[in-house]
Amino acid sequence: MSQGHYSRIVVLTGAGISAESGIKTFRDNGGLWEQHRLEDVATPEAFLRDPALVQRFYNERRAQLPEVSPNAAHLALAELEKAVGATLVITQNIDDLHERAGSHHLVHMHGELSKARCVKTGQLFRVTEPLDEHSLCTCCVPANALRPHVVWFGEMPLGLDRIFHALAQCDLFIAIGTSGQVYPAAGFVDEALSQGAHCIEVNADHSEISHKFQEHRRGPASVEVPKLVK
Ligand code: BV8
Repeated sequence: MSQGHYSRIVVLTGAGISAESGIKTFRDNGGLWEQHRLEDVATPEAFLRDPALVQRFYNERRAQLPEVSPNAAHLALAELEKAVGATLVITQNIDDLHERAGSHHLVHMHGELSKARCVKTGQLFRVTEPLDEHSLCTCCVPANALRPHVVWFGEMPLGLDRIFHALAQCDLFIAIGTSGQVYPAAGFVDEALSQGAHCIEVNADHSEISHKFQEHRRGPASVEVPKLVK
């Protein structure tokens, strides 16, 4: 793909882009869900039922962040944004590797590990130490509980207006390292296809949505993404 052909690029990333940085994916063997049942940690009901478990699950993942770094795939996307200004990265990931790689046009549609929010006002706070079931906001009197600023199953993803606007305009859609099992993200390729964008999938393996893409780059993101965007 010589990016010169394309003027409005949308990139969707999933856990697979961060795998080579050392962050576990959700569904590959040894993925996160093996240790924790989906229903036990990534739903509002779980947080109400067992806030300590949910806070521990996100503390564990947050603790990884200082130990990992962006890989060549994250860095290549930051370079792509420099070369083609109208590049938007939509990430399903809640790590901070895209921003640390230098991407600025970025939507964290499933939230961010590094932030927590007041359950009452929605005010955001940077997380500087592990949270627990007693963690409280400082924006209310009396204080309310702090929850991870993460989109759980059944909750509305973030930035959808911006996302669907970009999908309606793009001439190139690239999905990197996502199994295509979670909606609405898994349906973004349909939006791009419906208005004539060229769609490329970068994945180490076959995904639930591979058949929808006109072009495939099979292999590790840190190898395939730099090749794709140069
Ligand atoms: C919504 C944050 C309404 C938390 C996540 C039935 C009941 C209830 C709900 C539903 C239902 N059916 C559908 C739904 C909707 C539901 C859903 O999709 N459920 C699924 C399970 C069927 N979705 C929701 O609830 C969403 N909200 O629908 O609101 C709505 C609807 C439409 C429009 C507006 C509103 C909210 C979903 C958000 C859930 N939160 N994350 C947290 O992180 O703890 S989702 C979670 O899974 C991750 O964030 C991740 O984004 C997501 C998907 O995983 P992937 O990123 O794809 O990762 P995975 O491990 O699966 O795959 C990795 C891929 O990488 C693989 O393909 C692998 O081959 C590849 N790979 C691995 N290594 C490499 C590689 N590729 C390249 N290189 C490598 N080295």
